Amino acid sequence: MVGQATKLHLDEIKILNSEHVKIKDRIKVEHMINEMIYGGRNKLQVVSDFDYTITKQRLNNGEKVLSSFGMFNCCKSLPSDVIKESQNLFNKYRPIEIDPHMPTAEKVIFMIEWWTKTGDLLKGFSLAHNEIDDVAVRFKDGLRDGTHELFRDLNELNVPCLVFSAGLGDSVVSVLKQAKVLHPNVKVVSNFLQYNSEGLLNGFQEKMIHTFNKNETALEGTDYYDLIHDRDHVIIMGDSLGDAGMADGMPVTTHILKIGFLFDHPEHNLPKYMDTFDIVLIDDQTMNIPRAILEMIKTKDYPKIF
Ligand code: MG7
Ligand code: MG
Repeated sequence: MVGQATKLHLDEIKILNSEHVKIKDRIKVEHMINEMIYGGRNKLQVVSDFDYTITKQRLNNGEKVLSSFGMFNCCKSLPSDVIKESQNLFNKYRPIEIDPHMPTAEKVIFMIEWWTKTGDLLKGFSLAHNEIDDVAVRFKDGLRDGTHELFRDLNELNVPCLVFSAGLGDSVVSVLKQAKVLHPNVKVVSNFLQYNSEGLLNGFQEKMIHTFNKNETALEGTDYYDLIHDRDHVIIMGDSLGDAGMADGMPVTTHILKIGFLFDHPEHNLPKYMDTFDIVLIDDQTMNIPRAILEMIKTKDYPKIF
């Protein structure tokens, strides 16, 4: 436990008392932050979603950042019938993915169908990998403000950072690489394209990551799991409700601080986000809050960077 003398009080952490920062259970968050400060960098890991979590939900110039699948769909060698069919699949399955009434167990079947059909579409034609880079480079400046600093600090502190995406890993890696944040402590777990011996696309590599299996159990048996499974202080970042489950599979004693970025219809979505995430940030296109928390863990003191 944290000694009284060193205990931080949530009320005194200015940045966590900003108007757009919503916290349902202040005692729990205060306790977790203190535990994380006490445990220090060696107990910590970060798990982040990619689309609209590392990338911005809103750009200053009003343009929209594409999702990782969206970037791939802009590649010039993609046959037009593939684009068309992929759009049909999106129109069919996306409403199921976000249906507030259907139970998750039922959705899983549809999501496996969606990702499988998309994989099947991406077979038997050639698509040079640098086409993805050419699209992704347009979004390297679309990362949340402070992402470079956050990733730099995590690397310097040797804190493992898992970027978990049910999207297309090739786009994710390309953006992160071109933005110069793909440091050695960063691991991307996602769906990656596979090529056959003739250099033609051959769907996705194993194992499929979809919306509802996006959690640490997907890592069992990998070297990364060995690296992180005893780091039981986890900061999660996501923009979708499902992202809050990314540390499922970690031992029950784990402290998991869930940060949710809410942009769409906050007045309608806030209650659900506050039930699901420990800290909800409304239209915050920066990494200031995760940075401030990391700063406290790093310095064992109030954040001095803001
Ligand atoms: N998503 C999932 N799949 C596809 C696809 O084939 N095309 C497009 N454009 N989007 C897709 O980042 C993960 C999100 O990407 C969407 C198979 C899903 O909505 C998923 O949540
Ligand atoms: Mg997302």
